[in-house]
Amino acid sequence: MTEKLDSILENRGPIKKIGVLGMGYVGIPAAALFANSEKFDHVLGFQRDSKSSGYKIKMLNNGESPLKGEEPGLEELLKKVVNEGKFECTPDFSKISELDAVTLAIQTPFSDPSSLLPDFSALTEGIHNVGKYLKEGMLVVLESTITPGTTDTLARQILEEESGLKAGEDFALAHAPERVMVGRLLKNIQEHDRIVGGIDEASTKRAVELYSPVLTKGKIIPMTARAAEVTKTAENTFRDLQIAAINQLALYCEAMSINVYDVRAGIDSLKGEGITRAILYPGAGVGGHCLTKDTYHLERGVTTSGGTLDYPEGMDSIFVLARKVNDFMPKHMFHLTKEALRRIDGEVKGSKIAILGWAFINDSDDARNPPSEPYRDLLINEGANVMVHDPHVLNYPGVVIMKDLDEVIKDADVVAILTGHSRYFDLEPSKIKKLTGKANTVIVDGRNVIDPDEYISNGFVYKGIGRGDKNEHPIV
Ligand code: SAJ
Repeated sequence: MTEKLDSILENRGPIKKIGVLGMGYVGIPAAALFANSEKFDHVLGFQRDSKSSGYKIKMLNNGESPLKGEEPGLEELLKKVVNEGKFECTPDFSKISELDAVTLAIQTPFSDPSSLLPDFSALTEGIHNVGKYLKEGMLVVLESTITPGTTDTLARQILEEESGLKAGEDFALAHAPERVMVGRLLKNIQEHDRIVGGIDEASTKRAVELYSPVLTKGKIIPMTARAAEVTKTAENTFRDLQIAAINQLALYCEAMSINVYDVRAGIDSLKGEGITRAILYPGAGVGGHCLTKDTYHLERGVTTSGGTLDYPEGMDSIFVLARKVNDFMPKHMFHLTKEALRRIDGEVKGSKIAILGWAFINDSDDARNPPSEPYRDLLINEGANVMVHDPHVLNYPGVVIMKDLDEVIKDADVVAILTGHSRYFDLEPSKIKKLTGKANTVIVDGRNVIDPDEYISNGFVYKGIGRGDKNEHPIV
């Protein structure tokens, strides 16, 4: 039936007016870049005038970015397109009916990490809003990370029910997953290749027309909507799998009393046509809002696809196993802590433990799903007194995040490094020893930040992820 859609799109002519739902770290740069292209006449950013985020409307219409953190070029670009009258933010969703194309960049977080079920409520509300005002010949694109199958089932059903129109006949429908990293939003959108997947040929073609003008170095990679959904979830699943592989190797190296970094360097030296190894870094765990959930999107996608999966009977998916290995790492940090204290006849109960690093990633204030949280929970359940330092994270529910590192380390029995913030690479063993006032302080390095020998020679009891060569060192 794409001939019908082809002719409807032909009659409508090229895309000129665009709408973006979701003025967040994906939608705002996307809207600004669409507005900055001379291919398009006008862009509307749609933002609910809610208590929590209605303030963004005024800010954006003043050319100001409501996003936290540095985003090179974004404020200047927003001011430019607002002053040229090419972009405006509005809570009036009825204006969708005036547009040629609408994208939805709405978060799909977990309702709660244990359920591993995504909360699609905000996204489906957005899709209902689009459906209500959908007109023949429009293009609808989902940019959020979604379970494979969502575009051509859930989204399609809502849009058709609300509008009475048929996807693939009366309007075009596609998925073009975002691949942006905070701190480089504009650069990522322009320079990363863009996966564009329509529910049919005509939809894919129309979505390619929408995204091509904003790409500088990036190329368009067209495919079906479901292949696009699988690409997005699988690219993060593969990263999580690679991290789990080096985490498991680190545990093996500890058991075999060797240094995982020697092994890593050895493996990584094998380079050349198609024989290179993608070997990443072991650590105290995997946090964030991408790798911790996208595997489960992919798993749900295959189980709900209705297709027949041929896979070893009763065997866990290696992707889910990878998740479990990565989620074990904070517990391994706890085991290392316990073992180190035991070496000096100490125990977790009653000990003062300084956690250095709450953010899930180095030199960032992003504390979504931080590996430090399960580690802290285990310590507290065991009766430890825990203090947390982070130079960037300002606050976190139920946790006091200290800014004074000396105060956190003072009198500590254990210093544990959970995040590889640059700040921690300047730690001095002699200064820490003075602050703790102990002959033998335990130090547990979860991010390969310190030099073990410098601390061991200063009387520290050292444990490091993957450092089987040092973890049973003689205590000075
Ligand atoms: N981590 C390791 N070892 C590694 C790499 C990461 O333990 O070798 C841990 C980090 O400490 C962190 C977690 O994994 O806790 C995630 O780190 P990340 O570098 O993957 O950062 P994310 O979660 O922000 O991933 C994002 C993703 N980008 C998008 O979804 C658009 C991912 O696809 C990118 O590959 C990644 O950024 C990136 O490369 O920066």
